[in-house]
Amino acid sequence: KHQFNVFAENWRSLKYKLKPRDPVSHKGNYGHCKIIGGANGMLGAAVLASGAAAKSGSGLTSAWLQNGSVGLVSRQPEIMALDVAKEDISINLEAINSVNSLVVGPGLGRGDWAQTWMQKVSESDKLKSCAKVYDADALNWLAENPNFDGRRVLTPHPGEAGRLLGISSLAVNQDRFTSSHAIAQKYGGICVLKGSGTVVSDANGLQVVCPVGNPGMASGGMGDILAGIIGGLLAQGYSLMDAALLGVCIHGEAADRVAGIKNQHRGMLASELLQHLPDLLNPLQ
Ligand code: NPW
Ligand code: AMP
Ligand code: MG
Repeated sequence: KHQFNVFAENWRSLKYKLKPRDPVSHKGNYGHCKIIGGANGMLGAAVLASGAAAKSGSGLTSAWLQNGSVGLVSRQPEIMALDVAKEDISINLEAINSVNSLVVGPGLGRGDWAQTWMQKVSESDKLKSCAKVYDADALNWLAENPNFDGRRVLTPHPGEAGRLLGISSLAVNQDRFTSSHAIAQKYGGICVLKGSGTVVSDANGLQVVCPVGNPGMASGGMGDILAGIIGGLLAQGYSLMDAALLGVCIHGEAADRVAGIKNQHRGMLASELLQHLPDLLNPLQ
């Protein structure tokens, strides 16, 4: 039985979940978020996702890319970035020992490099208990290689959701509640079905609609920012559902702040959301 819990104006009550930081804490207390993506030609997606994870309070943020680590670090020096060749994927995954959340997919592509990452990540024992965000091309791989894992947040747009369910994006949008719930049931974890009125669902039928956000977000890179925010919150120990809900709402409200009172939707850039994250993530201070 579905429990429809539709947030309207009061979604801001979610923010009580954001805990103030302990004055004597250090970076090790806020987790390590790892991004896997940024294939040749789509480095920007990994830059946006890793920047958003770091800006969301992850203690450490790192990225594994195909070739663009120098470019990423010159834009965002806080990120530990490494180029990983296809033959070195296993070695790097086996050596992993301190990662609290994994964001896989932004700009990952669909070539051999991406396929190898996805296969190795899904087989890795070390990553079994790690909280994961599957976005973009990780979802495209999952649609073709279905598996069930309760420790992840899936963030499909309607096109990706259609691939996950074997239906058109039009059919997904005709019943967004059913589509979002069906993805959580089929693949496990939490489904964040994006688009105007993002629907967050778990497999048990809890569903929440996020009312914030605007059509300025219909531009490249917006989803990559959302994946990074959720990954950054997961690294800090927030539950899958809390990270998904907080992430979606903070992402939407950041876009509303960029649009401002004049509703300047046209010309909005995904990277402009980042400047508003500190204010939205620290409501008590
Ligand atoms: P249609 O036309 O409706 O059937 P893809 P992508 C649909 C990276 N990026 N409502 C729509 O299908 C990503 O991270 C890199 C309804 C559309 O044609 C990925 O790795 C960037 N339908 C990779 O690019 C910035 C919707 O899906 C199709 C919908 C490919 O990701 C850009 C497109 O989806 C990008 O993030 C909606 N709200 N939204 C960079 N700077 O490096 C989408 N659709 O084919 O999965 O392509 O989302 O661009
Ligand atoms: P992606 O397609 O992966 O780049 O993700 C786009 C992001 O922007 C998602 O978080 C969507 O929910 C959001 N978005 C896109 N278009 C709109 C819209 N018209 N209204 C509200 N949010 C939107
Ligand atoms: Mg996307």
